[in-house]
Amino acid sequence: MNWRFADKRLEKILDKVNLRTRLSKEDGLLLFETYDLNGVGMIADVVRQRLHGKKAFYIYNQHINYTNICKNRCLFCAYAVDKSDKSSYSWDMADIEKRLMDRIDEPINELHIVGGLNPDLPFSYFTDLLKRVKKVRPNAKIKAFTSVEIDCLSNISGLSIDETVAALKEAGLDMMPGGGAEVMSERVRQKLFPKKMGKDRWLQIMEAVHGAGLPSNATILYGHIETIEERIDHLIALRELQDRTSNLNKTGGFSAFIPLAFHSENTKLSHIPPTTAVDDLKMVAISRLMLDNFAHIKAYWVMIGEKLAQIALNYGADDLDGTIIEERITHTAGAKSAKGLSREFMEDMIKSAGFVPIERDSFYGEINAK
Ligand code: V47
Ligand code: SF4
Repeated sequence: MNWRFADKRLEKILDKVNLRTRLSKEDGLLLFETYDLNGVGMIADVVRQRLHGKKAFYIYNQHINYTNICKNRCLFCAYAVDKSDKSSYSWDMADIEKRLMDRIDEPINELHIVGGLNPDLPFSYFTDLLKRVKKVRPNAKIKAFTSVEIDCLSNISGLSIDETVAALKEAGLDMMPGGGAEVMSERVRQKLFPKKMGKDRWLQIMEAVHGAGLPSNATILYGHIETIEERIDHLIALRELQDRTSNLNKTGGFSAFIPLAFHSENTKLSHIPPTTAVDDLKMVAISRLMLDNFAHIKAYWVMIGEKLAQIALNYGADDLDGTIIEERITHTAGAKSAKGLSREFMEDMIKSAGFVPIERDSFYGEINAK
């Protein structure tokens, strides 16, 4: 391919990618350091096209955030409140069923269920929740609980992580979302989320989840106080775990990686400006390049906006996540993106970027293959 890089240092990265040689930490740092955004995006597109051609995925999903009461109170979170706060809520089974029934006529394939760490909720609440959702929506897959919630549930129940995951699976859990690791740096954890578990526990829980035959996603929360080196270390830690767990069983360990752009409004970090478009696109492209053993990279339109997510399809992303409708975590933190997108809008967005829209299920099975 005759590609003239504005930054000639990218030639050696392209050579490595063409030879399918794994990129090093130094390569990752160079990719962040360079001003040649289009060069980085073009290399990421080589990998993206190799894996998925012109396909771009999305899912018809519904978010359920069952409680906003959380004892952790991470500094970057605008969603969580104390129980005494007048905006606090915790949905019981009837509330959850109502949310599902409100949209029962829609062809929803996945329920994305996460919430705060509310000490008043017993372990039985979570198994009841999964069972109730499965009863109302037997054909939809349940993607629920970040590893932070799993850790908390293991403490509440007195069960080991393996036993906790097995009980949740038995009750209907099909896969786990990313989230909870934020950025795997002890320095950042101490400053922004000291009450949340650290890197080793997060990785241990993910390994147990994959070992139990459940796939999961992984995320990075970027654009706050983390350094570029901490971002790369995070990606490499995920890549190393994926090396170990992707062949454990048919589920393939981590399914997708989702960069989450920090939104600071209504948080204790409101002085931090929003991420730039260049940073968002670089984060997508560099994730695609460093995570050579991840099948999918999502451009999460809720965080980076519909328009940039569309462009991200040319910078390494192959998935726009879902139709969503009622996302709360990022919108409470000031996201200006829509609350939800129609299937037609998602498909038009993908087509006008030059890709073929593929509606998928939770495991990337194609629903509308034409
Ligand atoms: O772990 C919290 C992040 C995560 C803010 O697996 C914030 O398909 C930006 O994990 N600004 C939860 N981000 C969301 C999550 C997720 C989202 C979409 C898809 C998937 C998936 C998973 O939200 C938290 C945290 O990293 N978050 N507050 C904020 N102010
Ligand atoms: Fe609680 Fe999660 Fe928000 Fe942290 S990010 S305060 S754990 S809801």
